[in-house]
Amino acid sequence: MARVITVGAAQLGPVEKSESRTSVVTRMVRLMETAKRKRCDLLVFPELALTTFFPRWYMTDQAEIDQWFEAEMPNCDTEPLFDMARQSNMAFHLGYAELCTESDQTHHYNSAILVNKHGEIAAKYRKIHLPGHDEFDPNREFQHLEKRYFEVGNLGFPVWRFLGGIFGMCICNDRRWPETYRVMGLQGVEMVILGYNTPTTNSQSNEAPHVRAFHNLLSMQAGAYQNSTWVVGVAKAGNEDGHELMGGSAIIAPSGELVAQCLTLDDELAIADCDLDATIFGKQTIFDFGRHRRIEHYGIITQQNGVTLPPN
Ligand code: CDV
Repeated sequence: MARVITVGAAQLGPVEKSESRTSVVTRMVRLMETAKRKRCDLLVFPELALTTFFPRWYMTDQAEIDQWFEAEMPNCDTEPLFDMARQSNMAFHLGYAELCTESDQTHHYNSAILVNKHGEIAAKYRKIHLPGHDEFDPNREFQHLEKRYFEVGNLGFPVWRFLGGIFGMCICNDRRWPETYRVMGLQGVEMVILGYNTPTTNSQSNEAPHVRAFHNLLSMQAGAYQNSTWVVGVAKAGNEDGHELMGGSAIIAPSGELVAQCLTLDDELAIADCDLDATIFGKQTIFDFGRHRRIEHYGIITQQNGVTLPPN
């Protein structure tokens, strides 16, 4: 019997610096209402969905920085999303900036959660591949200060049993790295979910927007095909405070083919019925890792003169 789940890629248009979380959550609830009418099982929101993409701004005052973070989840601003999940019997994925205390220390992460149909947090991921820089860079047209505001995620790339399948998460820049998908692929992942905030232009080169859009899809489609998994990538898009973010939110099949895509740079839903059993063919044939993957023959030097070398 097929294991079909209906997935909505809930792209968000721009969130200006001045827009309140209440206003953004109202927009998100509206998308959830539409998704409910279309019988979605799972709705995927973007990276740092609740605010503008604040790492483009250089800040030095920690209190000013912390106002972009959520110290609790859910909190009074995001509770309507959790209520909607319960009322609509619909799971969702949310990216947000996480402020937490671990071992008596304050930490800042770029995080994402999976919330189940009962409105309970079932899984959390913290972004590992943080792009950009940590000090003001006068040579860039605009800043990308993720390395300043976030620590590298400390939860690895686990997978979770969720909605009758095997789910994994990553965030934005993670999607460009083959090992992101492969680490989850080796754990049998059937659907990788991610959000992104990707500028339409490169702050360090004149790379054309169409090339950047191509790389977005190239990374996700290759990750899907090479690990025989569904990939759902969702953008925050459009012009945020004068800075253009690409759209193109996509649902990609385990064959690597695009099955649904957003067409605007605004709040928009792209929906697809995703059969998790469609992952089986690739996993049992060309990408059966157990039978065909031969890492011991790849020529990776792990020992020299009897000493184990540290991994790169
Ligand atoms: N938010 C991101 O991680 N953005 C990066 C940009 C900086 C290239 C991305 O990989 O899309």
